[in-house]
Amino acid sequence: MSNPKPTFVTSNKGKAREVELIFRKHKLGLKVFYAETLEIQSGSLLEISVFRALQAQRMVGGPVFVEDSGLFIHSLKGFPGPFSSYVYRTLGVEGVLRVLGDKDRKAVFKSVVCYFDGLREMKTFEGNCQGKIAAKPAGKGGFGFDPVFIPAGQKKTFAEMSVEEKNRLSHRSQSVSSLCRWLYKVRRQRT
Ligand code: ITT
Repeated sequence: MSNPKPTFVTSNKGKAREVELIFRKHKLGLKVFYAETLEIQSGSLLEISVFRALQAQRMVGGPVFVEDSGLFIHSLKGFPGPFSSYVYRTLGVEGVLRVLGDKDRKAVFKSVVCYFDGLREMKTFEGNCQGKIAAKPAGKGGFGFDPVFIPAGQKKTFAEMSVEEKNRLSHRSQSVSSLCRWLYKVRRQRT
């Protein structure tokens, strides 16, 4: 049986670059389709990702997956969390630093991947990266809140790292690597 390449549906080029490298590392094929999908208002990344995977599958057909992520700052009760994309576009990195002020800087990036084969199989995979919010933005790489996020045990922000370095630590590399391991296992069982 042939194994069609899954399509990653996203509007975010930074995410796509990271996901492409993870698939390459696992020696799995991947297609990327750039499109906006509607996001339901929900406090749960899992719910948002399931809704978006169904839309993405109708859009492109075949097996697809989407990834939903957010930055959760503990002292702000998890803000901006599932609304990170909106908050990034409105308040921006500087706005979030102002809201945080001198409160505790512990934070976690969370990622949920939702895969749907278009027939019967839907699977979700999660990843978390603990860390802290930097005092000021540093670095030019990555996207979104990368210039202000320092992963636990590190001195540099994600934006000061190469994509390969970020992929050794990030929330997205955990969720997407779990998807890759699962795809690999399923394919072996079918051959
Ligand atoms: P999609 O089309 O894939 O949804 P998006 O950028 O809208 O792309 P999300 O809805 O999942 O993605 O929003 C996640 C936001 O959280 C993203 O826009 C960033 O602002 C922030 N974020 C998530 N992961 C990040 C990371 O690895 N580095 C920096 N910021 C991140």
